[in-house]
Formats: sequence, structure tokens, C-alpha cells
Amino acid sequence: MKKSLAVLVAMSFFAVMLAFAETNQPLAASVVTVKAPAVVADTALGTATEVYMELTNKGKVAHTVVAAMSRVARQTQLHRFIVVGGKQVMKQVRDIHLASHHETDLKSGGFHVMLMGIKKALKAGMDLPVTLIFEDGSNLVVNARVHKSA
Ligand SMILES: [Cu+2]
Repeated sequence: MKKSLAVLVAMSFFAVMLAFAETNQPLAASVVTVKAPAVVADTALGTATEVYMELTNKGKVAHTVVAAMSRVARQTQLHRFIVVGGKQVMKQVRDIHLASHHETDLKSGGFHVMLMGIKKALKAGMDLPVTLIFEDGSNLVVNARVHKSA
């Protein structure tokens, strides 16, 4: 009796471990790292500006940034620069794909997080909190350092 119970417990433990290994990928927020999050305080843009950063997905599967939020802006969107008729324009995108074991740079001329309706005056050296939300619901708060426009 005791022996069979021990076997049952061992078997169910093994089943849980198997299920965990099969379905539980680590959350995106635990495998995506962020370097050099930055905002350019560009007065020409008025109260909107881009946030750039280097995102590295160290996980075994691809992840996706599906949204971004910031309490310092009225609206935060995911954007990409595209060229239309020889001119660079921004377009809102649904998500930003982060391939496995790959660095994806949000940079000038490419993908970026757009802060619109910024509620305070941007000064060099300030840190703006921006939250990245991933496809699995996990999220990452980054502090984007404000730089003077070149
Ligand atoms: Cu933009």
C-alpha cells in the first residue's frame, strides 16, 4: 500500500514535469534584454518623440512586442519608418517581431516606440519609463534616457 502510493506520487510528479517541459516556455520578459533605451528631446517634433533601444531575445523561441505604454505620454504606439516617394514617413505597426537568439534594434529609420502627447518638458538626462508588453502578457519596464537632439 505504502509502496504503491509512493509510486503514484512519483508518477504524477513526473507527469507534471513533462507537461512543464512541453508547454512552459520562459516568459518573454525573462529572456528579452534591453540596452541603451533612449529618447531624443527634439523640439521640432513638439510633444511627440521616438524611443530607441536594442532588444535581444536570448530565448529559444521568437517573441513579439505587441504594445507599449508610458504614463508620461497620452498615447504610446509601435511605429516603423517607411519610405514613401523618397520621403521617410512613420507608420503604426501591430507588433515588433523578436527572432530567437537575435538582436533587434529600435533605431532611427526603423522600428521605434512612439510617445505622443508627452505631458512634461523633456530635458537631457531625464529618464522616461516605458513599458513593453509581450505576446504572452509579460512586460518589461525600461527607463529611456533623454538625450539632446544632435
Ligand atoms: Cu513614430
